[in-house]
Amino acid sequence: MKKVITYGTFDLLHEGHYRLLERAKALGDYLIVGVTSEAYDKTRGKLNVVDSLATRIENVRKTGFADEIIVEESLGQKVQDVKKYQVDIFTVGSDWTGVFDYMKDYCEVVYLDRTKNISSTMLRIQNRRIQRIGIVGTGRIAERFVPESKLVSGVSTQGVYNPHTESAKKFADRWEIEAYEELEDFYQSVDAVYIASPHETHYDYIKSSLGHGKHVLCEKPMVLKKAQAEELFQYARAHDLILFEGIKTAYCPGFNRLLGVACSGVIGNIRNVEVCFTKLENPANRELTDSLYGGSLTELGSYVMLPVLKLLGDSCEDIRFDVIRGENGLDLFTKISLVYPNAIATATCGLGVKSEGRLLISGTKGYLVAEAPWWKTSYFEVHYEDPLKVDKYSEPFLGYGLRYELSDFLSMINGRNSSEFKLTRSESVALAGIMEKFLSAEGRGRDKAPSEGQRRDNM
Ligand code: C2G
Repeated sequence: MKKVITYGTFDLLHEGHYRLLERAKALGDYLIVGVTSEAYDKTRGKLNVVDSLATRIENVRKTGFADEIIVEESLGQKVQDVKKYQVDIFTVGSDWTGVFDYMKDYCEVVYLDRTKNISSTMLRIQNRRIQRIGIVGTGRIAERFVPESKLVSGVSTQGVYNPHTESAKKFADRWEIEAYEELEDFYQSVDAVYIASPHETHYDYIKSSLGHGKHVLCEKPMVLKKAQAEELFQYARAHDLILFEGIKTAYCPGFNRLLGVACSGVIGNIRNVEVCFTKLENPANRELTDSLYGGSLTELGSYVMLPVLKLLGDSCEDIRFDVIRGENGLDLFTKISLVYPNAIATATCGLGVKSEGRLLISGTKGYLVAEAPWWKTSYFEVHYEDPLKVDKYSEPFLGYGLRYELSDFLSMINGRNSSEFKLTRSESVALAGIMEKFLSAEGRGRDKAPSEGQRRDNM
């Protein structure tokens, strides 16, 4: 008797799972299915698992393919199971190709083709809502999004659109998803859109996605003009659609804990925020060559302004930009200085100058500090007058961190608006306002202004 084993979460059991189990069973005579426990999924960073373990086991049982169902509780259990049950073949979907090659020492390993399309017919029959996400853009961030999306239950990355069809095809092949040549076909096949195209294209893609009734998660900076942000949020709200700006820091657990501690009173009243994020970029890259929309502020400004807006709000009395420019006029290093009635802030970002990335929040009783990479907060400290007294906080930050924003986006779509506070519409509008003000001060906006090194204005 040939014994086969496979593993999975099998949450919101769908066609992809069903076909996997069907083919796994066909590989032998006896199929063992390991269903992951909730605790194990948590440790491997799988978020949002909707169905309980009992329901997931029951759904696997109902497929009729499993001869035996076991629970997978920890990393390392697979090898033990293969020995224990004298398994001949270990199989799993091709999205895991290579990962389980180490099992070849114990049995045959078969990667079965992953099912590309989770069809809407199947979802309707099951009366379940799995959001099919389509990606616009095929750059670095889109590459990171796909593996992260696999760790969020209730979404399925369906396909990708890029006007450069060759790039779309390559991307789609790599991730075993569909490539769409026509934007209309793309919209027909998805429920929500993740926009990861160049900054200046965001507005048009958001508008057309919303116009097609799709929810939108858009990479930062969402748009570069305040009025555009207001218009898009208004449209989304009027049509019951979710529009979400993807600044990963805003949704990660460590950063939210940091904000909670900073505002808890332990450091007293906040009087100063100093924040910095620099990344030395290759001078040949778009970020440092796009003379209209490149530069440090459009690239990293959303990150550094996030803690300032969260902690001090969006009504500062004065905002000023100090800039170091490269030969092509683009900002290599930008310092934003803000003055509030009872506080001040400096937010610094750079692509061509390296500095210490740090978030420092000073209060009347103490200060909170998170070192680089504070934008993926996993650790921070609170210090007081007494140098011996230090409170230390840590939180996990898993993978690229995009799973957190996607999970919150999904919960908003599903009507649980409890995460809306993490990045409010007015904060996104304020961020777009800052981009606009800066680009205009640099003489890059539509309303050109003299590009002197320094400029003062109201936010
Ligand atoms: N799958 C598939 N087609 C899809 C989606 C999933 O063939 N469209 C496959 C996966 O490759 C996996 C199985 O269905 O083999 C279960 O998928 P998940 O429930 O997402 O579980 P996963 O996280 O892949 O667990 O120890 C756990 C296992 O390593 C894999």
